[in-house]
Amino acid sequence: MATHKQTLPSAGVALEPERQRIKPPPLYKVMLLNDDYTPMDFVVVVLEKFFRMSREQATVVMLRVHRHGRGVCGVFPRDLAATKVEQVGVFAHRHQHPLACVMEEN
Ligand code: TYC
Repeated sequence: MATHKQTLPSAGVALEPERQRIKPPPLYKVMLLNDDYTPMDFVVVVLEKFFRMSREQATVVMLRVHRHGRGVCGVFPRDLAATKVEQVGVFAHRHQHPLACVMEEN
């Protein structure tokens, strides 16, 4: 006589394909872009204030952006990345600097 165990797929087997189909949420790089006008000190303050970097880390990232044109400030889930981009944009605009901050899927 067939038992439940023999005729029905076990819970583990039934759930296996489901688990494989679920992708982790995408992450986004938040990047600063170089320009000719924003003071270096201001960029360092932005990296300290919005990305919780030390003065030393912030200086390394700022110089990377200055030399290479862009640089990664951090990698975040979409909503948090969008919030950082918005906060930096508002802060830069308030101080009348053209500093650009963008996000891109990692
Ligand atoms: N290039 C700017 C200058 O020479 C400094 C700067 C660095 C500006 C990084 C923007 O994201 C930036 N004052």
